Amino acid sequence: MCAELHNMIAGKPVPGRSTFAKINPVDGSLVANVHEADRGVVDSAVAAARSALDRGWSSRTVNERVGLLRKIADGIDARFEDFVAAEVADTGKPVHLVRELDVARAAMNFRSFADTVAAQGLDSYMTDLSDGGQALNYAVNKPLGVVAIIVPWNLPLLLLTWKVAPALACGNAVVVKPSEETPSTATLLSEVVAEAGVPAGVYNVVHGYGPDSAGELLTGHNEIDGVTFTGESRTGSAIMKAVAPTVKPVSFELGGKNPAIVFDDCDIEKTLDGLQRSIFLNTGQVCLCTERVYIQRSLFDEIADGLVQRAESLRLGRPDGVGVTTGPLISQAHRAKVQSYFELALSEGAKVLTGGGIPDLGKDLADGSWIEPTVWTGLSNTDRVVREEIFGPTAALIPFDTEEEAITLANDTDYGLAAAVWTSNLERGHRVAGQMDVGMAWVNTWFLRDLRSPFGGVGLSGIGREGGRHSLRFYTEPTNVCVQL
Ligand code: NAD
Ligand code: 6OD
Repeated sequence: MCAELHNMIAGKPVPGRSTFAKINPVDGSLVANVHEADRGVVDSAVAAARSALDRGWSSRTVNERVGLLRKIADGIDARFEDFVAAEVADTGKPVHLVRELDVARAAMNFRSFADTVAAQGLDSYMTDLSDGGQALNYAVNKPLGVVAIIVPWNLPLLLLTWKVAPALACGNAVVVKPSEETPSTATLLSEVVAEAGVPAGVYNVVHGYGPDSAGELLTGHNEIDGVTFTGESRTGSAIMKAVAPTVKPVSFELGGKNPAIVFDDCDIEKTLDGLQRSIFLNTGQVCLCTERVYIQRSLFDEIADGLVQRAESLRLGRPDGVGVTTGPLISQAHRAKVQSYFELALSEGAKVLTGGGIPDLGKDLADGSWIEPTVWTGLSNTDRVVREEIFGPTAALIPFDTEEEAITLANDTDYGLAAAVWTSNLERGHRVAGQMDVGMAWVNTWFLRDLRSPFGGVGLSGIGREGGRHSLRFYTEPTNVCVQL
């Protein structure tokens, strides 16, 4: 019998008027029937969050909140395998990836933001006055209030906890809406949050879609004080419109069309290993994934051959399969989108070096959302395939001659999330990385994270930065107090 996933309000399961099916992308089987939140359910969730604030959650001491965050992290560790199973069922990712990346990072997110908020000081200035006297200015940090957290399906628990942890650390109450494709771990987290001793109503979950459903009901809600969103740039734009009438603060982590630049002085094996990871990790469904690879001409053929070998060495299969590196795309709908880029690439003159189709993995997996890792040459920056985010295991390889040309090509995009530079010349690495018009630039690595560093994007890739004290800034409203001494 498949699971029944309810909305979770003040720690209690709340049914919706209708349910929708969550399908396993590995084989098309049913994972869960999910209760969709209607307006009444969203209203109840927001009211529960408001009531938790009114009952004193936001005036708990920092030490108390830090203690609770650490207990949540311990609770995730204690139920580690439950989280792994839930995330694997929703996404079809390899089990080892979910263990090493998604669930491990969820616990780490709570610990890291506990440390950050514990170390937070006050912004203060001693002001000299014209009469020789002084005034003390200091800013008191207050929580935003009720925060809506809306997240996508690609790293469901990681991205959810990346926002829930700092929001709670700062004394907010939250209503979260996980993606309709990945409802399970957000629901499970409500049990851990309650077991940790967090008061009822501080963490609430509503399920459903975006437009005409829970997402839109939440962002348009008058009693929400801020919205933090990770997802597609187009959705960010719709949310901006929804919050405009009430001028709510937003933090947006959006899409990317991320470049890698490979210089001819790079360590070839390390670079190929890095590119394999940055193009194909999580079947290319990481916002930071490389989709454009600019390669210095003298090395072009060697890197292209190496990447084809690495793409073909990936092992697609069931999440618990021995040696499996790569899962399916999240859904049939997303696969149809990626396939449409396969067709577009051909019409734009691409040469397919490998992939470009749907793999035959046998009858058992025939109803899954499988796709072949794909590498193209023959495209240029004017092609749509090189300009639009695909969010699948694909890369377009494009040659360049000079450093200046590589920088121009990499920056020629409406997005600005991440970039990677591969070179043995560290002076050049610093120089080129610093000129990338992105939120995060890596040199000789990719997706190496320090959770205190600023994370976010420019252009279509987002608004604001999260991470460490940057997150605390979003989740608090400072009140400046000025005292004449
Ligand atoms: P999406 O924008 O379709 O959906 C994200 C979430 O928003 C889901 O919960 C969805 O139900 C909800 N939503 C959709 N329309 C809405 C609306 N009108 N109002 C309110 N909520 C709405 O994105 P996705 O397909 O789930 O995720 C993939 C995208 O996310 C890619 O573009 C990827 O680059 C991006 N992403 C960005 C980051 C980052 O940190 N910058 C991280 C992960 C994913
Ligand atoms: O590592 C993170 O903190 C983070 N927000 C990663 C986002 C990955 C995008 O898919």
